[in-house]
Amino acid sequence: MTDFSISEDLLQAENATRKTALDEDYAALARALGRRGIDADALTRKIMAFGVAIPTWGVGTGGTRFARFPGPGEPRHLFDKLEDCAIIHHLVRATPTVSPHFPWDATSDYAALREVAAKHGLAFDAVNSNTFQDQPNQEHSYKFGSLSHVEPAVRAQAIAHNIDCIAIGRQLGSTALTVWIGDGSNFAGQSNMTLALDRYLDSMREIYAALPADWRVFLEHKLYEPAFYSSVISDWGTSFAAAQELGPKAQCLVDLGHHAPNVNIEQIVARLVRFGKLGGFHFNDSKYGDDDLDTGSVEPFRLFMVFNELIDARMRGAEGFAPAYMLDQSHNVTDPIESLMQSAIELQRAHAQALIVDRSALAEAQAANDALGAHLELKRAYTTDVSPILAMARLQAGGAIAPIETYRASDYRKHKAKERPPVARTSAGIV
Ligand SMILES: [Mn+2]
Repeated sequence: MTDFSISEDLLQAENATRKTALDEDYAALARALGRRGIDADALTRKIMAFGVAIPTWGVGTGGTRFARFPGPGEPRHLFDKLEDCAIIHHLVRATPTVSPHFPWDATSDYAALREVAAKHGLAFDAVNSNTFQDQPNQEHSYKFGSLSHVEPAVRAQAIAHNIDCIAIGRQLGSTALTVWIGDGSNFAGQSNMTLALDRYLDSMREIYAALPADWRVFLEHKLYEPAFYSSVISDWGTSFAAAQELGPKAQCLVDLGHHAPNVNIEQIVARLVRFGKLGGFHFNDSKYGDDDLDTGSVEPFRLFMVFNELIDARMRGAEGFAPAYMLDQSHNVTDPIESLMQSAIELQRAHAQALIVDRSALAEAQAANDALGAHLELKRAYTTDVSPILAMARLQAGGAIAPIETYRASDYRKHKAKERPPVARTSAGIV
């Protein structure tokens, strides 16, 4: 049986029903932007060049500590996951890379895996290690930590796993390793917070030494969970200081859900840019904590403000500025493919809105202490509906004008439900 895929005929037919309306909307927007001195076609080309990585675990249904409710036709293994990632990229044309996680994505032949991905038009982005849960047949447990564990043997095992991840990543064509640890403490006094960080740094130095010349390592901080009293890498300040001690290949990764409520994340981004330490992002959204909700679904203005800093940095030519973009969400009540498509679109939207900020008018208002005037420059960009630009970018890149509608019309999930009988458990995580 040949695996079902969304045909070019269906894509063309779906696009044909929407092309006239898109042309009209695009022309109207292009005229409006033109009056502001913005070239819509140039903006469309910039959006076409934007890409965000999909985490392999994102195409499976996530879950909470209480339960997981699997959906039909879930990917059973890495090859199914790649198939789903390919569908997302096929329709949205903004997700050309996949970020794998080990050992969840372990396989015996990584060269073959890379070839399969390439056949789907996909490449591999940053490799994610996992020392926050125990694996079958693992010698030492991570119950009380990994890279910062009090026992040298546990640390050695965690270091070796990260070095293994680098070796796998090299075979896959990756050039970055993302390290997030669950290390910390649940009780006051349980851990010496200074020595725990020292042990982490010693371990990271060994991992750092194993990085190939063209690789980077991203340190992902997180305020709390699974440790609820203290986390070893709890915030951007600790992450920055650690990255600084490790060296130029070490940078900080900002997961939007890994901060205290109401923290000014765009300012954190600005600070990391300033010090050449912004490695990348895990995009998601949240209402309360590390909710891992869909990007742009709760606070789209904050997402826009993050991109406002990124565009500002790029236009200034900030030194060492080359962030890696990745989605990191848990899809509990939606079809993960639809959520990931919509999230990629929301990133493009924030990107486009940040690109149309009149930066010289903004700078003038700031220099004149015109607080409201400066704010209105941002609001003018943020309230512009750039949807026709995003749709045109997808169309010109060979994708769908309306990705989710096209996906639904294809009955992809129904076909996969037949091809992929339910299994006991597929890996999905909330990191
Ligand atoms: Mn993350």
